[in-house]
Amino acid sequence: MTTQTERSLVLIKPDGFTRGLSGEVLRRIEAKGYTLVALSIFTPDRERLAKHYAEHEGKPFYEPLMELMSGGQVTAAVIEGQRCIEGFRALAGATDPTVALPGTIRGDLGRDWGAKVQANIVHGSDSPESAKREIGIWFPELG
Ligand code: IDP
Ligand code: MG
Repeated sequence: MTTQTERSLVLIKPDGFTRGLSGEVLRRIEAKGYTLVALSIFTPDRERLAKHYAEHEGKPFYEPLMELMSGGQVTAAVIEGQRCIEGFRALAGATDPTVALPGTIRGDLGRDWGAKVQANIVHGSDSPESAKREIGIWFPELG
């Protein structure tokens, strides 16, 4: 059986960027065997973030999430490899960094800081459909 190569959108969020963890996250991605296809560092505006997080609009953590994400620089990356969408989610660990397993990015490097939104260092696309949509938002040139 063979699996097709696929791409995923990874973000090192402002909390991770500020703590100097972009290199550590990218190191883990490359050590796992995935390829970096595109990389960019910038502070995202609310328009881009509203598209990216449309599914969460109206939730109690939506505004704090928008503030966290627009409050500093992110490292945005497109990664590639067979099953890298699922594979990066496994590397990232559970959404809540307190219970994310040791060995994962969020489990090893994240914690609860008492904020209204979980500062959990990374974002990773959760399905092929999300990956396609999100890569279009962050790297339209790869369309
Ligand atoms: P994911 O990043 O693991 O895919 P999502 O459910 O897509 O998690 O949520 C997007 C982001 O919103 C999370 O990474 C986290 O920063 C924040 N978030 C999600 N659920 C909660 C919550 O219940 N409380 C606070 N922040 C949350
Ligand atoms: Mg998500």
